[in-house]
Amino acid sequence: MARERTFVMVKPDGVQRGLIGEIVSRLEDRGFTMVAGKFMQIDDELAREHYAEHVDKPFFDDLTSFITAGPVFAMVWEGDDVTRQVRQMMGATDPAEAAPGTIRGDFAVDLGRNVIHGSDNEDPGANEREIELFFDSSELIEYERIDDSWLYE
Ligand code: DAT
Ligand code: MG
Repeated sequence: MARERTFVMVKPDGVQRGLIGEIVSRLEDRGFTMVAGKFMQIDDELAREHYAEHVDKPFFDDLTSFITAGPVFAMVWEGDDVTRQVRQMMGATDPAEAAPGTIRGDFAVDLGRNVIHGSDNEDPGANEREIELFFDSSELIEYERIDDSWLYE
């Protein structure tokens, strides 16, 4: 399994509902390494670029309004297979379909307020593209967790 990085973001609803700590905790507890984190306000231009794949969807304007409606907590997480495993921890896009135990299944009820974003593991290169969009390379910190040798065989 290859070491990789993925982009994760607590959306404005998650920030307002006090879920930053809970979400960071879950990823830390699993054993992943946070290599960047930034509390920030997304502007309209960044929102449109981040969600460019959805530009033709009927929900695009609602989506960009929502993601710019308040601050977000943007992060980069590292680990073996991290992109796919974070998607599993997030749960289905629609919280109504998300399994209990997942972040969306435990903390959200509505498709348009689903608390967390993670790079799409079905879309090759999405993780690198999103990391570059939100972070300067100097903001990514290279280090190892002290428990790495006990997390990986
Ligand atoms: P995900 O966030 O699980 O990667 P996505 O990339 O398909 O899902 O969509 C991005 C966001 O857009 C999603 O988190 C919530 C919103 N969204 C997706 N499908 C929608 C729909 N049919 N109606 C309203 N909002 C939708
Ligand atoms: Mg997506």
